[in-house]
Amino acid sequence: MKIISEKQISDFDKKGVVFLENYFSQTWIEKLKIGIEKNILNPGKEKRVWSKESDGQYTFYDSNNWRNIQEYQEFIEESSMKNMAATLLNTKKVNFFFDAIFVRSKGVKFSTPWHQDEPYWSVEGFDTVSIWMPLVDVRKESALAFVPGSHKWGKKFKQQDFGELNPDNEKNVNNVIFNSEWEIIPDIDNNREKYCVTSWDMKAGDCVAFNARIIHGGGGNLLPDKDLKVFNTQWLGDDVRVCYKSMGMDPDHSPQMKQAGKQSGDQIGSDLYPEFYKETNWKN
Ligand SMILES: O=C(O)CCC(=O)C(=O)O
Repeated sequence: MKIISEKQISDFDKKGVVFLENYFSQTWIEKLKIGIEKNILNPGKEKRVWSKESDGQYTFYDSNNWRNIQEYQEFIEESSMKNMAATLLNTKKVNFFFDAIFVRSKGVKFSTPWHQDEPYWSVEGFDTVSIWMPLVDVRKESALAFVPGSHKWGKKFKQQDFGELNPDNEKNVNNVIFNSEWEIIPDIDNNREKYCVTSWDMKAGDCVAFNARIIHGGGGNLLPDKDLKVFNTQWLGDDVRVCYKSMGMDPDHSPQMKQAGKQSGDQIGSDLYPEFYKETNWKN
C-alpha cells in the first residue's frame, strides 16, 4: 500500500501542487484508456477540439462524462483517488465535481494557456484538488506545468477565454469574459525561472495533484512520435460553495445546479456531486 506522507500534504498546501509517483496500477490505466476511446467516439456536450495543426494533429477536450462511461465511473467510485483527494485536502469527506480529458495526437505543439481553474467554475472556495493523470509516459517538457505558491497570491487575473479555442466553430460553447479591470496574467513563458515553473517527467500511474487556484498550463510540445492522453478529476472540500459568475462559467454547471434548487452560497451537497468518505486503510 502506498500512502501520502505528511510532507506531501504540506507541500500541497504550501506550493499548491504535489507530484505523486506510481500511485495507480496498470489495470486502472488500461481501463481509463478504454474509457477515453469510448469518450472520443461518443463525446459529451462539453467536447471541443482546442487546436488543429498543419498535419492534422489535434488537441481534444471533454468533461463531465463519468455518468455515461462505465470505466470512468468505476475509477471514481472504486479507486483510491477519492482517498488521495480527501487526504490532501485534510478532510474527512470530499465531493466529486467532474472529470475532464485532454487528448493530444502525436507531435502536437499546442500548449495550454496559463490559467487558474477556480475562476471559471460554478463554485468558489480554496479547498479544491484536481488530479491530472497521464495514461502514457510524458516528459516534463510536455507535461502540465505549475507556478508554485500562486494559489495563495489572492489576485484576480484576466485570463484566456477557452471558448475561443474553437477551430471547428462549434456552436453554444461556454465563454468566460474576464473583467478587463482584473490584472493581466504575468508573462510566465518569458520568466520561467522567476516564477519557478515546475513540471515532472511522468510515467503512466503517476499523477500531479493541484489546487484550482494555482496558475498552470504549458505542456504540449510533443515529440513527433508521442501522443498524450490525460484523465483528470476535480474534487471539492469543506469551504467550497456554489457560486454563479456573471462573466460566464466553463464548464458551466449552473443549469443543473439551478434545477436542483441551488443558489450562490449554498453547500455543494450530495445530490449532484457524490460525497465520498475517506477510508483509513486505502490501497491504490
Ligand atoms: O492537460 C492540459 O493541457 C490542460 C490541463 C488543465 O488545464 C487542467 O487540468 O486544469
